[in-house]
Amino acid sequence: MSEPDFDAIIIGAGMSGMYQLLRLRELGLKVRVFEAGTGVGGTWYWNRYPGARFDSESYSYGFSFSKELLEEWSWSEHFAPQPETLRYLNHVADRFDLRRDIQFRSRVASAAWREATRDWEIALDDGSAHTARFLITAVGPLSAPTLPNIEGRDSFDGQSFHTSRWPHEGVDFAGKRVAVIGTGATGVQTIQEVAKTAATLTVFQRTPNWCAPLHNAPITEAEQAGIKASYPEIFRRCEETFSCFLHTPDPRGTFEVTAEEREAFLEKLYGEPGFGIWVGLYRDMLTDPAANAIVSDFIARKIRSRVTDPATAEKLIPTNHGFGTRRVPLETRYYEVYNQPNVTLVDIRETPIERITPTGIRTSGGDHEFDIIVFATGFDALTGSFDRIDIRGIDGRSLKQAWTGGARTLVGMMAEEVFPNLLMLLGPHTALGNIPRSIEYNVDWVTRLVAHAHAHGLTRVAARPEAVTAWMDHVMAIGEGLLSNQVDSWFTGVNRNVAGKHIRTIARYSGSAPDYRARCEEIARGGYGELSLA
Ligand code: N01
Repeated sequence: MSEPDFDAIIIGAGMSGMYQLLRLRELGLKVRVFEAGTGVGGTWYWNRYPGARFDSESYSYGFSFSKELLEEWSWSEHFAPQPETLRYLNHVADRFDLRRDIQFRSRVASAAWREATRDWEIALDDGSAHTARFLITAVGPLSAPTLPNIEGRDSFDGQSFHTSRWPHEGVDFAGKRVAVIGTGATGVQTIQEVAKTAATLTVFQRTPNWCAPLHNAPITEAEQAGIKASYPEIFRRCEETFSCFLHTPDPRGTFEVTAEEREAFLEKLYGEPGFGIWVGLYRDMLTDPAANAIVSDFIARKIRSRVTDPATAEKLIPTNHGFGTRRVPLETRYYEVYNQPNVTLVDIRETPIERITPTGIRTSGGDHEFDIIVFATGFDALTGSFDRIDIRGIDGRSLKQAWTGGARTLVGMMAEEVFPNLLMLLGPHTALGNIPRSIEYNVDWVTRLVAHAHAHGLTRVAARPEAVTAWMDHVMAIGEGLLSNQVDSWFTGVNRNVAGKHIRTIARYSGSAPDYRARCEEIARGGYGELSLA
């Protein structure tokens, strides 16, 4: 049997691809990373829109695998802005000499499994072909941007940008009439920043989201020393909590405490930095509709108190889903933006967008003229970046077709049996939460599997069909009763701009990260009985 060009090919040089490269190198393997962009960083390379920043604490978000790296890098803010994170990831690439195995400007167009030689043939969009024993996708869960299906979208004569394809030289909004379509986490961060300089800002909102304050601040010198000294505890805590955040649900039930205690508890969380107000709620607030109504009412009162015009405030309060059932955008004076004279909110449920014109946006209420349109319209999440690569398994079976109606995986890291030696980092049905924590776990698990294959002279690993079915049953069962799985969002695989993605599925693992890891450990420690190995 001829040997492939590489032991492993990794698609993507974001945080997953970078760390995976490092770990496979430690095994002495020959690895190549193909990256479409011109630099490392993935999400933090692409998403350069104004206001992009962490909403997990910076020091809980970086890589944890190197003490030296932790010691030498100092985050400047509790929630670092995108340019700083990109600098950090470039520093990681330099420090570990990663670039020599990364080929930039190289988009993978297709990957075909070859049963005879037990390897993958990967073709880039420049037509070149490369073979590898293992194909490892590090393509990111939120990396395939989607533009809205609006008639005339390409007819606009001004400038228009999707937030995740932002010009590297930046965009000057001063004196400009700007439209933003979309009010997810990205839209919220963009809006609060653009409102500072634009002549006018018009926000086109289809579904309001429940937002809560970020409470960002610079990290003082004393705090810096404290953070560095407590890294072991920080990462231990992230390993123990439900979603790998520093915050975790309060063990009390909503109705076990008095109304006064509840109000004081919510007030405290609302005043604290980060995701506590979402993932630190009483344990039943995201599962029991009556408990959820309490926190939704609390946040609605906050919105009313922050927005001067009562009609605008009502438009900003979600009515079709409860607090925390979609990703909660964390904000800095987002609601106050709507008190500014240069900002207008257009509720497109009342006055739908009819078309984009050469001069702006036409709604049923009339024409709006703009110099710049920003599309903060999100991503074809979780499976979209897989769909964009023509991945073919045994007998030319297409992954995209196999996943029509919902992905099927084993622990989110392997697809079905017909896709041998395909390993996925942060694939569908992995525990996401604090993403870098999940990345490090996924990469370590994949590395152990590849090491096991090498040590035992195995050249073909595939998930057994019954193991995939058992995992999928578990994913569905654990997702039952969670209010977020009863709402349209990328958590449930819904993107109305993508054909075939209008139906809700359970697209991510909705149990706890420790449970997720326990299942993955069972597979590894049990000698991989869930896989066929040859
Ligand atoms: O995308 P989204 P995002 N006409 O899908 C609207 C992560 N993130 O880029 O809700 C009009 O949440 C759409 O409306 P609707 C985070 O995990 C992290 O904001 O479909 N509007 C919605 O308002 C987040 O969840 C950080 O009715 C249209 C918006 O566009 C994920 O990325 C920062 C439309 C899309 O919202 C995705 O967030 C930012 C149309 N045709 C993001 N089509 C961090 O801080 C879509 N919309 C780390």
